[in-house]
Amino acid sequence: MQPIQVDTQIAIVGAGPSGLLLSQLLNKAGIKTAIIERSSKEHVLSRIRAGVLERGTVQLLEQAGVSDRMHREGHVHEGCLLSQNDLQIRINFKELTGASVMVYGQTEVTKDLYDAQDEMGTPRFHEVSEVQILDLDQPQSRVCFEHEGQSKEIRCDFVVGCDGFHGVSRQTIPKSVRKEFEKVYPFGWLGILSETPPCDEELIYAHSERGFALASMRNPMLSRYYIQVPLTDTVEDWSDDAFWAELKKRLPSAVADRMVTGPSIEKSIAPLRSFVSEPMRYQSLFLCGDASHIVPPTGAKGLNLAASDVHYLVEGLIDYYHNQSEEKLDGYSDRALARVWQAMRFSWSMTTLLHQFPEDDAFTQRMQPTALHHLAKSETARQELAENYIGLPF
Ligand code: RFL
Ligand code: PHB
Repeated sequence: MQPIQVDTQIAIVGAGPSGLLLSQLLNKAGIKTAIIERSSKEHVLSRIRAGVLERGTVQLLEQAGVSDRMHREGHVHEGCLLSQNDLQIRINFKELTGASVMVYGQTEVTKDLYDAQDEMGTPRFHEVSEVQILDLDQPQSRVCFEHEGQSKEIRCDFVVGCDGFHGVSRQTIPKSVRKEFEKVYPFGWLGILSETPPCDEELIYAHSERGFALASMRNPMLSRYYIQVPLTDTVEDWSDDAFWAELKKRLPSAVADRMVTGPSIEKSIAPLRSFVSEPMRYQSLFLCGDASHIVPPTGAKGLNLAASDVHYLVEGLIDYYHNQSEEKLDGYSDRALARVWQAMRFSWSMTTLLHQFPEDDAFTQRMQPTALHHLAKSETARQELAENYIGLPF
């Protein structure tokens, strides 16, 4: 039997934040898209991930017409804290850079994008399997998949892989073409979500001899906390009580004393990894977001990098369709990778500064408090951190 055929300009693999944002911006520019997604919409929306949006990401969501709820319900943060035991170092983004960040969950960004895409009427296929990307060297490429018991096929000018680290798109690029760079860290983050008031108005990135901790939030009655744990730990190893006790030991004592605890409503462990696959284009296939690169979450960069990739690709595709110019599309991989590597460096340096590395010798261990004391004393050092945290320009 012939597969059911869908014709479009851009086929997008993956309906996470990068796939949805790309589709939304292209549709707004009059470019047609169709999206396939391995999971259900409910499953995509149940994943608790990023919480911090850079200024550039906020502007891109405004451009996509999905920023109303974010501006109503999100929280502008003009600084954050780094701590080491009772030493607290405020990084004043506003004073040091003139900019701020937005605390608004990835889940909410994704929900706003689903609503906008539903309104656009963009064809979207959920719970697909057997995805294959074919004919990338032909005038028309094909994305073939199984959906609701039928074989289907999207015919398109270009395919964009927005299918995350475990997706098929990157694997479609021949191994001989791909250059991969990877650093796997010897620990993970155990995260919980709890319906309790956050312990501070701003995020606290805490370094301590017991390991790293992060106090974050979603809104005045929803807190998100993380602690560094060995890779061998499982969620079952950590009762809520054990989590709260360990978190308090890693935060400044004044913060721990005022912390309100409660039952967790989500608990998960994420391994930490730095990963880049170059190039981000192969024939008619482009990669965006986690499909091409992963950063450890310490710098809050993953979602924001996905957004800057989308920005560069949208510019390239608009130039291609509206001005018949391939220049920006041809430059996509280099432009996106230049920014990716800057975020890689920052995320790696924040991770290295704040975590306990079991294999470190005594000399290396001294480097962390030394660097933190320098940050406490030097406005120049704080400015460098702030400039990267609020996000380098697109
Ligand atoms: P996603 O979100 O992984 O979405 C990919 C989608 O593709 C689907 N898929 C397929 N669909 C069709 N066919 C296939 N064969 C497919 N294979 C996979 C998947 O089901 C999925 O829906 O990638 P995307 O869109 O590139 O977005 C990237 C972000 O999700 C990620 O970078 C951030 O969440 C990273 N991150 C953070 N980023 C920030 O900017 N700020 C933060 O504060 C921040 N905190 C975090 C984070 C990530 C975390 N974890 C769990 C990894 C905190 C954590 C704990
Ligand atoms: C979060 O709130 O989930 C979060 C915030 C900042 C990070 C990582 C995660 O650096």
